[in-house]
Amino acid sequence: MGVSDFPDAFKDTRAAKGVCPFNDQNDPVAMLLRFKDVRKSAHDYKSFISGAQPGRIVVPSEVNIRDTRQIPFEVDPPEHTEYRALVEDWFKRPLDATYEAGLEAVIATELDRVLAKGRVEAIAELSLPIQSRALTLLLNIPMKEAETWISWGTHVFRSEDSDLDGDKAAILYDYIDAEIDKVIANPDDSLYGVLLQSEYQGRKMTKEEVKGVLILTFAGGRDTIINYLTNTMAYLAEHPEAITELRDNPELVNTAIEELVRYFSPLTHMGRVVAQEKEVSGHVAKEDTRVSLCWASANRDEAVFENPNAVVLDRKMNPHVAFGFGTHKCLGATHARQLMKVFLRVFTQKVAKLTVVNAVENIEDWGEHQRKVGFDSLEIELNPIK
Ligand code: EMZ
Repeated sequence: MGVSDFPDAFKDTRAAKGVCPFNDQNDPVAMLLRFKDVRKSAHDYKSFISGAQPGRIVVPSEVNIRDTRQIPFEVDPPEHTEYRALVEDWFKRPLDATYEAGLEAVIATELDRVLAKGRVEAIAELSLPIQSRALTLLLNIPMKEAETWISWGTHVFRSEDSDLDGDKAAILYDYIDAEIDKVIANPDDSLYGVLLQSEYQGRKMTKEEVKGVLILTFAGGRDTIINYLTNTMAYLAEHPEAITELRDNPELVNTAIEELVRYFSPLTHMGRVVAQEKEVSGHVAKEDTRVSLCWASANRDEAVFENPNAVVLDRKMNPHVAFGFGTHKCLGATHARQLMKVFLRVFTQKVAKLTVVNAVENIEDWGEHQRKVGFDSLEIELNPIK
């Protein structure tokens, strides 16, 4: 198996049962594995709610490490609808030409730096700095702020020793609290400033609500984007013909990013709390238990995707759910897609050859299933186009 192979961990269980239990900190989760069930349940926000105790829909559950409700992620309609409408336009800014040019500058600068070095560890030297510097564009704040976030490492709630690191999480919360106070003292046109001026239900957003949006913005698009970028580099290293094809045929980038994100599914699943008892593929989901919508499994469902385990860069029909589905579909998807597109474009224009020197896989443990989601480290060697 090559370094860029990401096996379908759920294949057999998806076919045999469709649902699989996972015991998460004594608050078990029934993982829904079939595309049809995942989409239907994501759509059914009345039976499967997001607005439970903050942190409970995340797997592993974060109830022990935070109280702040992430917005709009942990709110249900009708409140969700108004919150989402408040932030929707801001999260569409990545479509502006100046924003795209900003992303291009970030990626080109980082690539030039590592191309001069030749051999690097891709996460620390490319994926993390690109993700963090790109985030300054989404927040509309000075780029130097990214240095602080880079120092936090890949995940804001997890560390090397622990899947749930409360001390680490506290660093993010304290940081956001302090930033909010700074912007209250000196209003600006950053995401903080805009949210502090926004009105929800006819009154100003509270500090806690603003914090809820910011925590989501920091946490949701961090390890996911980092994994996507790193995995893409592993793929390009093992498929040099793809580098040439993407360079010669820029249109291919549009389908390629959707296919790569389907194949990698950087977010394995997201939970819901059962508000009304429901049966799904023979599993009776009891009230106040948890289910999860397994995007990674749905994205390999052979009932929907032809040749699901192959990366087909020009795949035509690709209704993947890598960004979720329904009411809560990823708010950051526009930013992520622009980043993914610009990355493929700039990378294939600058890099002639890419080799993996050493790879340490990151395998997630979901009880019965072990899933490769990315890498703990990926050492690569890059050769520039002369
Ligand atoms: C939550 C989640 C959002 C969670 C779209 O996903 O991302 C996870 O990485 C965080 O741990 O708190 O923000």
